[in-house]
Amino acid sequence: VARADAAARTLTLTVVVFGAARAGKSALLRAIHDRVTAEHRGSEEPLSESGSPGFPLDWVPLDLGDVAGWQTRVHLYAIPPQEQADATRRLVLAQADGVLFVADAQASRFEANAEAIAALRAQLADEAGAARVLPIVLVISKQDLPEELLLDASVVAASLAADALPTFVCDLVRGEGVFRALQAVIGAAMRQIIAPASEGTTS
Ligand SMILES: Nc1nc2c(ncn2[C@@H]2O[C@H](COP(=O)(O)OP(=O)(O)OP(=O)(O)O)[C@@H](O)[C@H]2O)c(=O)[nH]1
Ligand SMILES: [Mg+2]
Repeated sequence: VARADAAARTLTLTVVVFGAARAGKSALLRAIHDRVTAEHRGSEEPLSESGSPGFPLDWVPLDLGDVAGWQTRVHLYAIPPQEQADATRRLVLAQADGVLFVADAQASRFEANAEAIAALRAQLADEAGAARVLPIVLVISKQDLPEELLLDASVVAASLAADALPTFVCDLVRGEGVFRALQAVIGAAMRQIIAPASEGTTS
């Protein structure tokens, strides 16, 4: 959960990486982890699904240093879309400050993507069905695969009713596009958090 400490000017953001099975969630985390410089790696070890350091990654801590005057940490968590999310996943999602939704560009994964975004929307809705306001950035993976296997990014976004979301086409194996997507979600999350937090301290 984003905890902004206005006095100490420290900020910790939680970003959830959500998407269908095999869409590229772990590849995205690994691409980010492998490409950030040592100074931006969090002091803790990233974790795999089994809870031990290694592959595939499902939790990556980042230490961004000073961002707009805030000492900023980001925790990235990969969450697969299960109908009955377990308590831990629900908690992580409940505390999320932003979501990177990974959609697989392969035509064969069209329905899997749609089911995943439906699961995300269902899990973000409160008991009354109202959606929590949360920045969501769309990452369309596997752009490096042969064109005949893929759908156009605009078709993928439209099929997910996600046309209005910031969208980044990525090759997650090479890491192309991931930093721009990460920047977009962190920027949007920070704008949501810092504005109310600083209002709170000045009033
Ligand atoms: N060519 C290509 N392969 C990708 C890309 N993204 C992911 N993959 C591959 O697709 C497979 C699944 O990727 P993962 O990152 O494990 O997918 P995931 O979403 O973590 O999958 P689960 O944890 O099983 O839900 C792996 O073999 C990846 O190397 C991409 O952009 N391009
Ligand atoms: Mg994974």
